[in-house]
Amino acid sequence: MEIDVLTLFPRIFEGPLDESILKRARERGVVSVRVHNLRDFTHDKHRVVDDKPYGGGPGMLMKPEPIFEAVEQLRRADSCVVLMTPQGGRFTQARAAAFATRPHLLVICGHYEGVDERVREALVHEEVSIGDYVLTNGALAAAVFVDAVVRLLPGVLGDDQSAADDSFANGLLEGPQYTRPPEFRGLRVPDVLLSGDHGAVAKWRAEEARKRTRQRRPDLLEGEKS
Ligand code: JFB
Repeated sequence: MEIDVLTLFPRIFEGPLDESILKRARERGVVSVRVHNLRDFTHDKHRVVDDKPYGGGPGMLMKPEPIFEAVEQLRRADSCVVLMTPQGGRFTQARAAAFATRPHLLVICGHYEGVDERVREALVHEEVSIGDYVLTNGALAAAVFVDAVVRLLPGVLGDDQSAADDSFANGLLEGPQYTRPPEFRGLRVPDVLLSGDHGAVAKWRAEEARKRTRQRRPDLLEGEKS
């Protein structure tokens, strides 16, 4: 997969993309991520990327010209152009999995109060919000988006960290997990996990996942009428 990111703050990406699983995925060539500074797509002396909203109001908007210039230069016939915005549909694991099947993602981070509407009308395929809280701009949201999509690409996770039984992957939260020692400060690991009975372990895990989901995230069980 190839990913191009358009932002006014390229350095926000460098940290997250250069660590751990994402770093290894890039080194192994599973994904190629290029981060572009939108200012590099201006042509005026002061490299202006923002302007005042027509009709008045507080704050500034991103001008259409640098975004059009960048997208027209970077997009391909098979690109999916994504805009990070608080007005987007909620980003979910199902949407991450759908994006993970695309050969090229071109991600536009909003800044200031947002982007000129013509960017949406003419360029954007999908609008995405990472959750119902307010960020200062779209750059951190885009880093979260890229992380969630890239870890689903074939070969990014090892067998020992398969995406298949993650929380959310099967629509449930994961239940409790334990490692050694079997007793720590008087706190014991449940006997079933030490029993060696794989069937019993699987049954216990399924029950605990459901219990935890019902308690903490009953919304995830909606439609199955718990
Ligand atoms: C994304 C952004 C702003 C107007 C502008 C660009 N879940 C999310 N919360 N906030 C954002 C987001 C996502 N994805 C987000 C892009 C931009 C916020 N801002 C700041 C905040 C509120 N209203 C500018």
